[in-house]
Amino acid sequence: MRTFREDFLWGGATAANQYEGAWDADGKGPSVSDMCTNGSHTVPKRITPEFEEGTLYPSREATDFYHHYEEDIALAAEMGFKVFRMSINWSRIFPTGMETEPNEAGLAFYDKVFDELNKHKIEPLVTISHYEIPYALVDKYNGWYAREVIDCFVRYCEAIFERYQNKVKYWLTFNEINSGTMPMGAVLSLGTVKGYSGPLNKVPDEKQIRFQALHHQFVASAKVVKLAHEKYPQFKMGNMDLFATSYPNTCNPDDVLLNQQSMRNMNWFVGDVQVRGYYPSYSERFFEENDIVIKKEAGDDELLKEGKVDFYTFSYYMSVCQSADPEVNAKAGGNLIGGVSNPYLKASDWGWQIDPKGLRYTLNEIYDRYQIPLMVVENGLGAYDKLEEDGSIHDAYRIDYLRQHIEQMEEAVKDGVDLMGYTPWGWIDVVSASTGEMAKRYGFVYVDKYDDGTGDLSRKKKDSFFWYKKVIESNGKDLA
Ligand code: BGP
Repeated sequence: MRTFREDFLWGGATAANQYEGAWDADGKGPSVSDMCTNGSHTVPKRITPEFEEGTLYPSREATDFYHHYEEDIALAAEMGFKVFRMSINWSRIFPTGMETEPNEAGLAFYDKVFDELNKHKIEPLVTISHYEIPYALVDKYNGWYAREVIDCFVRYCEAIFERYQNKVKYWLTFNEINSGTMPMGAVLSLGTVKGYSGPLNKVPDEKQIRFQALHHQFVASAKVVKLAHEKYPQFKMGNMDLFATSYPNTCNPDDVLLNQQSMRNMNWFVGDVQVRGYYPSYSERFFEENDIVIKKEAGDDELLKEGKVDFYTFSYYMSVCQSADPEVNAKAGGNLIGGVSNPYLKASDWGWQIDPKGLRYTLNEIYDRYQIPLMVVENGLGAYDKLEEDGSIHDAYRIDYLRQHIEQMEEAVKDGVDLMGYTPWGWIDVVSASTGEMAKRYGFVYVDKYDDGTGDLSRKKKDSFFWYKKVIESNGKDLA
């Protein structure tokens, strides 16, 4: 029976905006994330076009990878990482996104990071854009709504591809590109919030703007995938989707149909464009019914066909149910992605429903549809950790969560899925994307940093650190 490949890429995932800090060091410009305040499970984060004195902007320091990269990479190496998912901060390379020449100090920083990874024989997996659009592009162009941003992005990619061509093989164009199909994606993913000041969940929703901006991201992604294939044949180019699996709440055909629609709009739509190379037929009706008219330029459709990704990656944290019954929906509690909760599942402290078998189901569904290699590039449990007096952190709940998901990944491999690797989210504690908190921790490594901005940034190994090391050593066999 099949099991994890010999060269399975075990590792962990991070993103510059939540990890790197040093938000204005060595010529870096502010990104959209640097303009976001902290929040909590109950209080939404805000974006402010001007910095407010006395307000905490957690991405500014984050957990300071910028000054800890050697120590952190050594910790990753100690666990036996084969791959290290990270992102490049666009505004470190092009501070406003509009310069014609890249910032040498920014480029030099990632040289050091990649060299350090290479020293430990760890393969970088680089997300090119992970919620880090330079804020100047938001201010000038309303983010991805403007077609001009495509050229800015291509210039950025040309610079990093050329510079790191011998250091990086695996690239992902946009993190969770389907965020743009949801109102919440307007801020971090699309940057279509020119002049907006206020909570992230109250941004006025304009579908026309969101889907036009998303089209520009599709074109930008296809352009750089095509460029990579032509000029750097050693590169492997991937997409990245936020896969929010949903089930019909009941076997009522109304629920089943609604769920089909929701799976298409939420999960399949972006993958269909980036893997198959064209807008799926069902999108026409959706656009029509929602008064969305996508402005395409001549050549866009050809580009989408020419810029298909080589492998499919996604984040997976939870599942939800879809109900067509307004009464059921009225009673439903909050969740990041809406939907109704599943009585067979338990939820995390942040209300995300834990569904390991859903991961097996999802891997099978994606592989059946696309038949290209897959990688789970985010998964994990955001939880409150307790730092004991002796410096230990006993996170058995996190080990349980990950163990169950790895078991189900192996089942999917047995089912025939071609799975390349696994990088659980926030392998070292980072700032939460949805709430800006530090209290929502995912890591195998604890970082001494707190919601009020205090902490000495020291690193401590949690119990899960030693557990994951064994998992990697045994290529996923020893999950005890
Ligand atoms: C994904 C993002 C990550 C990450 C993760 C966990 O949506 O790609 O950036 O943070 O979710 O989410 P959170 O930090 O909100 O718990």
